[in-house]
Amino acid sequence: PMTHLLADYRPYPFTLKATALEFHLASQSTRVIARLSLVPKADAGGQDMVLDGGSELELRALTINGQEPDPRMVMREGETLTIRAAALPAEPFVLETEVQIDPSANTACEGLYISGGMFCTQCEAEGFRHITFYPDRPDVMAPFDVTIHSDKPVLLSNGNPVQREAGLARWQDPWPKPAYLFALVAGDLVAISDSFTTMSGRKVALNVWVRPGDEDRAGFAMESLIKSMKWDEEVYGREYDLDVFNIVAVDDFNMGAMENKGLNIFNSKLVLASPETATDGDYERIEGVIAHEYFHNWTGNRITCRDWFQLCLKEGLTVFRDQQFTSDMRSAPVKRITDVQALRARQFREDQGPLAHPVRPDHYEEINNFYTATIYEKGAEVIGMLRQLVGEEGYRKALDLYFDRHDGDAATIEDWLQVFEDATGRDLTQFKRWYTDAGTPHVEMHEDWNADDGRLTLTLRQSTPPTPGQQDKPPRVIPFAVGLIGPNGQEVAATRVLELTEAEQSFTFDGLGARPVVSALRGFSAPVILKREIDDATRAFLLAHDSDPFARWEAGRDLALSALTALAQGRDGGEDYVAAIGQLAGDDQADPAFRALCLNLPGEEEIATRLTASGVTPDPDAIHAAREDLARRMAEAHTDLLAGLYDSMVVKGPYSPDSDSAARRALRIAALGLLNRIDGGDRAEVLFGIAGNMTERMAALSCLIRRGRGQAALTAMADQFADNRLVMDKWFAVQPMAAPPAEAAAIAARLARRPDFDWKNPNRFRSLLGGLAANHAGFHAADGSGYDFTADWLMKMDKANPQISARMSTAFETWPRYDAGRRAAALAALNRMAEMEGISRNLREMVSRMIA
Ligand code: B3K
Ligand code: ZN
Repeated sequence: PMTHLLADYRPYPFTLKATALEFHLASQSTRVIARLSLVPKADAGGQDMVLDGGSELELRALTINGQEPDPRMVMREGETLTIRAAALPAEPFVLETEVQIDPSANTACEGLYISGGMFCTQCEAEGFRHITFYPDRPDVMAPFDVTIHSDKPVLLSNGNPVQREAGLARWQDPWPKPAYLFALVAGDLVAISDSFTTMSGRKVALNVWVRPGDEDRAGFAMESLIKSMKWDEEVYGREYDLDVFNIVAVDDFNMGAMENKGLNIFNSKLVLASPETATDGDYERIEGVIAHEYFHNWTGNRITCRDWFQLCLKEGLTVFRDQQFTSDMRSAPVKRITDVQALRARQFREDQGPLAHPVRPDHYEEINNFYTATIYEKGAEVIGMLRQLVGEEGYRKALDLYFDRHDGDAATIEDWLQVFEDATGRDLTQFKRWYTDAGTPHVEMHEDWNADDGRLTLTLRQSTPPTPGQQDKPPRVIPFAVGLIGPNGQEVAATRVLELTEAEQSFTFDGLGARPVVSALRGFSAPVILKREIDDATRAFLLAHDSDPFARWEAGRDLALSALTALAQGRDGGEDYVAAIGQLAGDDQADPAFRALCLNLPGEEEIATRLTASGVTPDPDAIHAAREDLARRMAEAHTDLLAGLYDSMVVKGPYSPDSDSAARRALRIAALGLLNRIDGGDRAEVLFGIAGNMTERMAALSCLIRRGRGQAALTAMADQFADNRLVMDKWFAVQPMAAPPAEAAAIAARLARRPDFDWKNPNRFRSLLGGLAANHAGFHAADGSGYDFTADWLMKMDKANPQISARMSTAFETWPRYDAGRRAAALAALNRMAEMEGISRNLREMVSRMIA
């Protein structure tokens, strides 16, 4: 296996002045003519020219300044084409190639492929090399001129349209860009259109392109785009820079969406929404991802990455920006809490297992395996910490300098940190460890109360467990936000951000009349695991009184986890939690979304993680039973209160996805989920029949399945929505997810035999396999059925689409924490994959890291 190293970076020895592409589209034999205007770099004289290009490219012609070179000067080897220096002019020259490719045979959804009869592309990270021979690396940038020959009615590429006639369209993108931002779409599409006038008066035509018939589900995406454009001007001073902005929805897509310059391509599930087909969660995700891709226009496109090791430069920053956007559009506390939940569920899990890697990795085999929660979400947390350390104004100054200094560049993390140092005068040498060191730091907090002096001393110790390839972890800079609350519930010390820089440090608070309760790690000021001596009564106190919404939620969460981990080990627990939660649920002053978050018990995966952290081997069946038990006790203790919430949180009038309405529905559904444990599913059955929106319908369906009463509802839904892929994806996912653990794998297997299990469609595959993986006790069934089913399908998928098989293999990443029987079964499944003949580079890297 070929490992790429950060330390090996060398600039490309040629400057690419311009790229002209000519496409003659045909489903089985597309011809691509590429004209590259190149200039040898003065300091790199005499080097061969190496171009990337997949082995499937059929090279039909190659000329240099119009002349065919001596064939002995041109060599193909693996995924490259090399032209010997001897055949290259010392002056600027034009290299022209013609290749033939077969988009209809491309099932990997990378390069040029066909989805639902439409041609489309996905080039990040290294898809362009499957379209033509090219220096396919992000630091080689050029303006593009693209001509498309095709009889499809709609022909799109990056930049501005400059020519349109029968069977031909030409697009020019004046902004130099790397190949990974190239895109082309040709198909039978319709647009919903609008326009946006930028702050300097440029009128931009906006289009959301969908398949005919889907127009009425594209409006929310358009609204979200307009809000994003406005927000980026107001908050970051960033203006759009072309005459048109196109979004296209495609059904077969490996991830959520792609920020190609001026032509964003989206997974249709992140564009199409109507009340009958999309949930509140879907609407929120659409808004967030539309914003994310739009924000990339500056953070990613105008300023791109020097190499793929710098991926977090664009992804961490763009996630941070989309999180800020969502906080501004919706409830900021709720956004923060749900982001932390997601971070813990995905990134902490990654950081604690065999796949742990730094926010800026220093080696990889397959870059597509590094589009991870660590690069994205931890990358965003690191920026959030920077912002706390330099303050809002310092952050703004640094960002202005970043855009100013690096516009048009392919930049690095060093460049990024340098602008903060230059703008604020702060030394970030130690802070940089957040980028280079993997692993989640543990912070232990110890309190010393001196009653005579009215002084509280906090001692904080940090340490980070080893991760693969990194044994020693020196201390990092950790912004640790604390506040103090007096015995009467009033805050006695407002939030103060302590800066930890050493392995152990103490901080004092003076002038206190009585011993306060410490509200620690407010706002989740750093992505760390906090360990403190605290009892359930103090947690209940914080849940009742903390003025910081995150810390308040966290207190309830800890209370729940303390109960659940006790129950899962056969001890008693939950008394305090059940009582406290009743108070909170009944507090009509509190935001319904916040109350819903507190009523939702931690998932089984999270309970397993907490047990592992305290040195206990998690037993998935015991965890499942513990969670069911606590939920039932909550319902029994608060039946009237929950029934009251269920009835009163109905949202009247036509459906609207706004955050207030969504919050009421969330609380209503949380109440339903608990009541479902004691009403036999009666409420869910009524709701499924009458609900006018998908949010409540899906909630009701999942409740019915959990009570073993799902059949009629499942049949009704499949009849009604047989033609709607996105709804059917939910239908495929909910069944293994809500199934009794012992039956989950068998149910998934039965669903996989249906003719509409179109497994090559990434969404459908992810729904079924992801649904099973989300059923913790089902996936980790002691008989190994979950592992075997998953491994069988990953092996099958690997032949068609290695990005998907590799991505979904992360279902196994926690295997080392379970008991010997489960470990043996999981390892057998992993070994079976590792030994598969013809395994992809993608899956091989993942599996070997997990086995190592
Ligand atoms: N930049 C793309 C992700 C590309 C993934 C390639 N395997 C979407 C995004 O992060 O916005
Ligand atoms: Zn992104």
